[in-house]
Amino acid sequence: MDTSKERVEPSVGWGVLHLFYRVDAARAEQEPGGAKRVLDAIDGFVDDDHQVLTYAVLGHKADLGVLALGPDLARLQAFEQELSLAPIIPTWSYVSLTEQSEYGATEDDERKRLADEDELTDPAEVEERLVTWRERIEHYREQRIHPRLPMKRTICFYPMSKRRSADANWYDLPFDERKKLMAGHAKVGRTYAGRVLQLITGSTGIDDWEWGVTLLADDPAALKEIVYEMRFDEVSARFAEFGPFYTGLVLEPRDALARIGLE
Ligand code: 76R
Repeated sequence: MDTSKERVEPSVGWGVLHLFYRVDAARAEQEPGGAKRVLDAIDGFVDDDHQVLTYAVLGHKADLGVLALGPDLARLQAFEQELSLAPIIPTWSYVSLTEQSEYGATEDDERKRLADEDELTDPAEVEERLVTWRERIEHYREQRIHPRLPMKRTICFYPMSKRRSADANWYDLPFDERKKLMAGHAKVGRTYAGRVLQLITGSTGIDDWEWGVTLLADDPAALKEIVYEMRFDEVSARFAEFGPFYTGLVLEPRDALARIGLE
C-alpha cells in the first residue's frame, strides 16, 4: 500500500503549524534563488483551505515565522519538508489543531442573558433576537474551526497551559465553575473585538503545551494590552502558564523574505 499520498485529516478541526527559521546566510550567498524555493513551497501548498501567513520575526529568536494551516496534515508535513530545501534553518515549531471551545454560550445561556441583562420578556422579541444570535454563533463557530486568516500588520504567538498544581488545578474544577471563569475571560476578550483577532488552537497530546495562542492586530500596542489585561483576569492570574512569545511583522511572503535578506 502506498501511503505517501494519503490525506491525513482530523475528524474535527484543521492542522496548524507554527514554524520558525533563521536564514542560513552562508548557504543563501552560495546558492541564489533561496527565496524562490520558499515561494514555490508556499505556492504548492496553498489552495482554498490551506493557508499561509509569513512574518518577519522581531528579536533574535528567529528571522522568519510561517503559520500554515489546513485540513490535511500530510499536506502540512509535505510543505514543511519543501521548506527544508531552502537555505533556512529551523529554530522552533509548534503543532496544534483548531478546536471548538467547550465553554461557548449555549442557546439556554443566551435566553437567560436576554432575560437578565436585556430584560426581554416578550417571547416573539426573544425569538427574534435568538435568530440573529444563532446566525452569529454559527458563523463564529465555523470561523474557529475552519479559520480564514486575515492580513493584519502584526502577529504574536505563544503556547500556554492551564496550571495543574495542588492548590490550583484547573482540571479538578467542576465544569460549571470552569465555564463561569471562561465567561469572565471571554468578556475581557470581547472588549478587544476588531482590535485583536485571536486564534486559540488545541495541542494537548500533540505538542508540549496545551494551547497555541495566535494574536493578530494592526496595532502592536493592542497585543501588549490584551495580554496584560488578561493577566488580571482570574483564569490567567490563577491558572495560566506560558511558553515563549514570538512577535513579528506580517508581510506578503516575497516581502517577508526580502526583509530577512533572502533573495
Ligand atoms: O469560543 C469562544 O471564543 C468563546 C469565548 C472564549 C473561549 C472559550 C474566548 C474568548 N477564549 C476562550 C478560550 Mn480566549 N484567549 C486566550 C488568550 O495571555 C493570556 O492570558 C491568555 C491568551 C487570549 C489573549 C485570548 C483572547 N482562550 C480560550 C482558551 C482555551 C481554554 C480552555 O478551553 O480551557 C485559551 C487558552 C484562551 C486564551 N479569548 C476570547 C480572547 C479574546 C480576544 C476573546 C473574545 C473573542 C470574541 O468574542 O471575538
